[in-house]
Amino acid sequence: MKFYGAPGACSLGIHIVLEEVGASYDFVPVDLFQGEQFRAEFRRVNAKGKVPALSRDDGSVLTEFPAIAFWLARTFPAAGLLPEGLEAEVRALELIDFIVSSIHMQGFTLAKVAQKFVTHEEGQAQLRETGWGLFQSGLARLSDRLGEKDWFLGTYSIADAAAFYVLNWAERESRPLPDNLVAFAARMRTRPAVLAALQQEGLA
Ligand SMILES: N[C@@H](CCC(=O)N[C@@H](CS)C(=O)NCC(=O)O)C(=O)O
Repeated sequence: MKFYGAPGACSLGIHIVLEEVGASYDFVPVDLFQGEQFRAEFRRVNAKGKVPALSRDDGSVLTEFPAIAFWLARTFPAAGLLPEGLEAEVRALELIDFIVSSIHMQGFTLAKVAQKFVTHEEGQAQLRETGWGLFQSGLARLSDRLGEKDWFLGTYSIADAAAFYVLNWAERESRPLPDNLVAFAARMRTRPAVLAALQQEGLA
C-alpha cells in the first residue's frame, strides 16, 4: 500500500493506525505548504486534493479519515483497534466524526486558514475567534468523554489515534489543555507505533 500524508497533519492519525496494525506500506509525504496537493500527480491519487489517502494493493484509493481508519481496523482485526459489536462500532464512529468534522474541520480549520473562506481581514479575525472557540469547546467535550479512563472507548482504538492528532495540534499551538488530555497525549507517545509514526514524519 501507499500512504499519502503530510507531516504533522490529520493524516498523522492514520499513520499511527498503519503502524499499530503492522501493515506493509510506503509513506509518501505530500508537502501541503508547497501546494503538492494541488498538483496533477497527487490529484490523480485524490481528486479532492487532501491527505490522508491510502492507495491499496488492488490499486483502489481510499480517502477520508473515518473511512480509512475503519477499513484498516476491520482489515487487520488481530490488532483489536475497533471494539466488537454494533454499539461499540457506532460509538467509535460517533467520536471520530466529532473529532474530524467538528474539532478539526470547523474549529481548527477556521482558526488556522480563515483566509480560505473570507477575503477581508475583519471577517478573517472573526472566523479565527469562532474557530478557536469551537476547537476549545470540542477539546472540553473530549476531556469529559475521556474522564479518568486511559483510552476513549475503554480499550485502545482508532478513536485514540484520531484524538491524538488534534491534541498534537493543541500542544503545537500552545492551546490550554485539560490535565487528562495532557496525560492522554503523553500516554500515546509511549506507544511504539505512535513513536514510529512521529519519527517518520520528523516530529519525534
Ligand atoms: N475530511 C477529510 C479532511 C482531510 C483534510 O482536511 N486534510 C488536510 C490536512 S489536515 C489537507 O489535506 N489539506 C490540504 C488543503 O486543504 O489544501 C478527512 O477526514 O480525511
